[in-house]
Amino acid sequence: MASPLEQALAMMVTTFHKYSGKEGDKYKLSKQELKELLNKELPVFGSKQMDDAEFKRLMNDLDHDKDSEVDFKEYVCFLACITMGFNEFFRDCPTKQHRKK
Ligand SMILES: [Ca+2]
Repeated sequence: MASPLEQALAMMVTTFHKYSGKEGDKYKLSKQELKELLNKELPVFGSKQMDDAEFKRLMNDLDHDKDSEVDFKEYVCFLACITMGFNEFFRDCPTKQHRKK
C-alpha cells in the first residue's frame, strides 16, 4: 500500500495524462486541456473565475519553451508553485492556534 505522499505523487502524474491525452500531443496539455484540468481538478484556481486575458497570461507563464502547450515539466513547476503558496498560507496556522492556548 502506497503512503499518502506516494499516492499524491502518482495522482499528479495520472491527472496530467488524463487530460493531456485528449487531443493533439498525448504528452502535452493544450490550452483547452489545461482549462479543463484547472476547472475539474483545481477549482480553487479554476478558469471559471478567470477571464480570457488572465487565462492567456497564466498559459503564457507556464509555457516556458513557448510551444503553446504545457508539457509535464511545465505542469510540475506549476504544481510546485501552488504547493509553495499553500505552504505560505498554512505555515503560521499551527503556531497561531498554539498561541491561543
Ligand atoms: Ca510548452
